[in-house]
Amino acid sequence: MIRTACPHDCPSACVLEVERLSPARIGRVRGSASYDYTAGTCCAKVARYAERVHHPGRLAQPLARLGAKGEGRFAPIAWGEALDRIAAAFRAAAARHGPEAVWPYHSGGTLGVLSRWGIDRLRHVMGYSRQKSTICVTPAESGWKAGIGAARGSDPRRLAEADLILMWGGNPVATQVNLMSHIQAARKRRGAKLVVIDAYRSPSVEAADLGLVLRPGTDAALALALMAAALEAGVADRDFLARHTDWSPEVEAHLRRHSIPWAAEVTGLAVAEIEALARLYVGTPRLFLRAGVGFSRHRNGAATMHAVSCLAALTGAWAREGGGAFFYALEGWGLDTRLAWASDRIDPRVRVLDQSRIGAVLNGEPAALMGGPPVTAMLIQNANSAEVAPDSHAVRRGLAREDLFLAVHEQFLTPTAAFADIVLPATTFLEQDDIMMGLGHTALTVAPRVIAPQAEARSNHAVVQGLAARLGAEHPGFGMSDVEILDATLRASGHGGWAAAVEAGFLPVAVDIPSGTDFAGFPQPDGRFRFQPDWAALGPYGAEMPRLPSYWQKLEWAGPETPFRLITPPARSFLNTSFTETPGSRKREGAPRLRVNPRDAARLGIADGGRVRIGNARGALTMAAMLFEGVLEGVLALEGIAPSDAFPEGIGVNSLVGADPVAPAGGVAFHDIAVWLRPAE
Ligand SMILES: Nc1nc2c(c(=O)[nH]1)N[C@H]1C(S)=C(S)[C@@H](COP(=O)(O)OP(=O)(O)OC[C@H]3O[C@@H](n4cnc5c(=O)[nH]c(N)nc54)[C@H](O)[C@@H]3O)O[C@H]1N2
Ligand SMILES: Nc1nc2c(c(=O)[nH]1)N[C@H]1C(S)=C(S)[C@@H](COP(=O)(O)OP(=O)(O)OC[C@H]3O[C@@H](n4cnc5c(=O)[nH]c(N)nc54)[C@H](O)[C@@H]3O)O[C@H]1N2
Ligand code: SF4
Ligand SMILES: [Mo]
Repeated sequence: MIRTACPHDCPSACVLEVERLSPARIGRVRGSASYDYTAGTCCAKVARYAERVHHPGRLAQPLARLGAKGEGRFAPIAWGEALDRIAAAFRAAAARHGPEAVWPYHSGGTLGVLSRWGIDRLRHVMGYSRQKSTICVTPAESGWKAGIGAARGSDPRRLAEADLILMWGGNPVATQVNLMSHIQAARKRRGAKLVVIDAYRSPSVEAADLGLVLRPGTDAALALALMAAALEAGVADRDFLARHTDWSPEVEAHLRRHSIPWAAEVTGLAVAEIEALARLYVGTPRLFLRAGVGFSRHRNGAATMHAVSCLAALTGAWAREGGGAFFYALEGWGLDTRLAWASDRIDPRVRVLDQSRIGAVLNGEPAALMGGPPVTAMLIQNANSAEVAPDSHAVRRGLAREDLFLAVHEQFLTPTAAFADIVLPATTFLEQDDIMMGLGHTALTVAPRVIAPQAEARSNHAVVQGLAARLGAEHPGFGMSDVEILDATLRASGHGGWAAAVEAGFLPVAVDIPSGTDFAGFPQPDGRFRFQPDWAALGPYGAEMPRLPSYWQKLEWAGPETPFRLITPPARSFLNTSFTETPGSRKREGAPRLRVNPRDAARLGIADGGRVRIGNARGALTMAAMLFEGVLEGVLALEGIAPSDAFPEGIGVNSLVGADPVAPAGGVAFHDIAVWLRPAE
């Protein structure tokens, strides 16, 4: 068994043990017991990783396009020629419109410090367009920072000493199995209660002591009613509020105005359900709030995250044993990224394009281009934008542009790679060296390579190096091996070197916000939690946001044309679009099924298993219906991200999602979709 770490876009960043059957072949994969957060558990899809790394569909050699863009017809070419062509296209684009016409693009296919962000070296050294990475956590992060001040929280292992674990808008049974094992331990040891709040009856709702299913995007109303109940019951921690927050009589009067019947009306929950949760909240000082990100993927998502984060401040949970709050540890890693990302070469004058608005960017919308030149050349790594980005029809129109040169570096011939002029075969984490930031805990996990690269696959670092050499880009990292960069990065960050890190398997380096008796204030300039955030300071779209914690009615409203609200939560056996290619995951997920409340189905003459169509002004999709009591009337849920070839339209659910940025700082409202629903003819 060789110890390494999982690079997938999952906050667990598990320490893994991988069985090596030969220098090029793996067997079993399991979670390592050597790190107490992973605690010997990993998810089933990664336990089956042999089927992904040795998949017959893995890209084996570089390809050049033969057919039309998107058609997927290619001929093999040599690596040298592939890199020459990309470099020539980048030079031509820069010569015609300036370097900002080139847009290197990355997403979370790997979270490796070098694999994910190493492409930034090429970007910054060459002056290519920069990227604002908004597709995942930006609304949640903005809402969290609004009150708390930094994208950090209590060490999630503290919930072992909590009496109430409030899992808000996250589905750890499917998305973070390790967190579930910590929660289960607290339930067993202390009799802690688990509450899960979701917009459909998710596996985590099933697993909870109290599971609440509400209307999508209405969580703030529930949080406000809970706070009013706490004020009414006299359990607000006055001393904590005075010392550590910006509490004011105005805030108090505002919060007190929100009643449980009003919240029931807004959320679709029964009054008795809210009362049951209010009893737990009011009666349990040791509250650990574990916010997911799902409930923030709405147009009001940042405001909702802020309202929910107020719950832990109001009762002083932060200062109690086992109490506190956490969503992701995005900050506090203390990594010196000058070498790995060329962060020392960032030119603030170069435009920053919004990753989530790739459709608008490629279709030449002036605002999305920030008044600059068109994007005419791209290298995409770790991203499947044709499937994952909002408004897929627009994204595909953009990717299909004849005057766009597109190179995609991938493990599989994804729908995005099918649009490429040049496709490059990528190694998986098992074939390369890296380190991961454990965003759901507090350690860097260390991922040395386990086997040799499969076929002609090369790492992201190797591609960046190959292009840098051809483009004449100069930076110390371009001449170094991946291990040399990682070693130097760890040393410069004061975390020892690569060899010691591999030996340890993980490095507990992230800075949490000390809670319990160690609580010493919030990471705000004045140390105080803000019930009254300065939204305008948090992003360009902040000015319109409510000043006080509010149920902000900024949603894609269901109207007469589109009376249903659709959410698109993650499926357990897929990870975004990764694993949609493996037979084990495909078999477990089956064909996409739209969860429909049986009363809506009866009204519309929809049978269980019957074909239905959903749509809005952006597109329409056909699939099977599944009658499901676990969504409220008027709400639909489609787990995903199901691959586009699973729909007769040849495009997936993001063709229905809007690409307008979420306030205050951008991001995507993936669960905020108004649609019509009909039986399919
Ligand atoms: N409808 C809907 N859409 C969503 C979401 C949702 O909940 N609902 N979730 C959103 C979220 S949270 C996210 S983060 C995005 C994720 O969007 P993406 O990051 O684009 O999706 P992934 O499937 O995680 O990974 C993309 C690709 O990276 C490739 N890859 C993996 N490792 C490497 C590597 O080392 N090198 C290279 N070159 N390629 C690699 C994989 O093969 C995969 O095809 O999707 C978003 N889209
Ligand atoms: N198996 C699996 N694991 C994954 C992923 C995956 O696709 N599959 N994706 C990975 C990635 S990139 C990320 S960012 C994380 C995300 O992990 P989570 O924090 O779990 O966030 P989401 O997946 O966006 O959504 C979680 C839940 O939010 C619910 N939700 C949607 N709208 C609302 C709402 O208005 N209110 C409430 N209360 N709930 C709502 C959804 O139904 C869903 O069950 O998971 C990672 N892990
Ligand atoms: S996908 Fe998440 S839970 Fe699964 S092995 Fe990777 S880090 Fe662990
Ligand atoms: Mo994500």
